[in-house]
Amino acid sequence: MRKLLKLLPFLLVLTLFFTLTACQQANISKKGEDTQTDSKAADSSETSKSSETSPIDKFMPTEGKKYKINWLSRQAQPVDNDAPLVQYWNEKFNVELNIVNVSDANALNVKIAAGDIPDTLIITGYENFVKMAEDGVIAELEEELLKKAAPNMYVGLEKEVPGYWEENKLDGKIYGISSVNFWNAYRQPIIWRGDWLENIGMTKAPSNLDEVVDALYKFTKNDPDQNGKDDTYGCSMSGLDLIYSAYGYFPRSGEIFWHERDGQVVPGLIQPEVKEALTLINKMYKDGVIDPEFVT
Ligand SMILES: [Ca+2]
Repeated sequence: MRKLLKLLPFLLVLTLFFTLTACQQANISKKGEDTQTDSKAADSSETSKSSETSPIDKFMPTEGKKYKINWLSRQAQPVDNDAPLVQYWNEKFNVELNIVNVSDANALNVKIAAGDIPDTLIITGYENFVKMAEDGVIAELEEELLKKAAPNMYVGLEKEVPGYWEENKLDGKIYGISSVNFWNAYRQPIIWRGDWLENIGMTKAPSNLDEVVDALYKFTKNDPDQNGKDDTYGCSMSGLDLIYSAYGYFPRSGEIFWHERDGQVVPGLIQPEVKEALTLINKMYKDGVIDPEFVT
């Protein structure tokens, strides 16, 4: 089951091409009417001379030129500009990323109000997205440019979420690329710490619920880090997904809410299997296998 959550964060500018577009189009969008005039002019020229330079070519990067991009970080902690991954992307795309770190949405708003607008933005809340578009804070992303500069993304999103681009438009124009949440579209890999498994006497990763529970108990009771202290837990919040999933109800899937069963629409949360999972989780909690701070 797929679902496009329009009220979730809007991602602006996913690629270098988009970034360049945003930078350059910002100037155009501030002119308001001029944008329409340009578009009409572009349309007529394209109709008459298809072999001439495309109107979107002016937004394409110049080969060999290094661009500086003010990139708003979306990480919880500040990102250093000399961080290994930043350097990696700089070299890979021949750019100079200037990572913009802001503490929260208010700090970002202050920055924007002062005219210091990053080239890429992550906007939380659909109403904020609309306001920024109306205020000219964010630039239009021309659809033809998206098709040319990011064809895989353009086609892929439309394929996965039919109507995606039309739903993203404001007054017929695209100003951002909204994030898409896929419900249970991908498997969630389970990663076990190999040295801890060895230390509790397991030679391979657990492959069924009994083995999983056994490992989690031993991670709690058998000093898996071998420091001589009783200072480990089997799992925390995310680890509980293992338990729920073993009973057929992965918490972040559509199954946990409403779904069809025996011809009836039923709420997943109160199905017998979920109660069995909760019974086991309750036992694990009482036995100290689950970190008591798991909620936070
Ligand atoms: Ca220990």
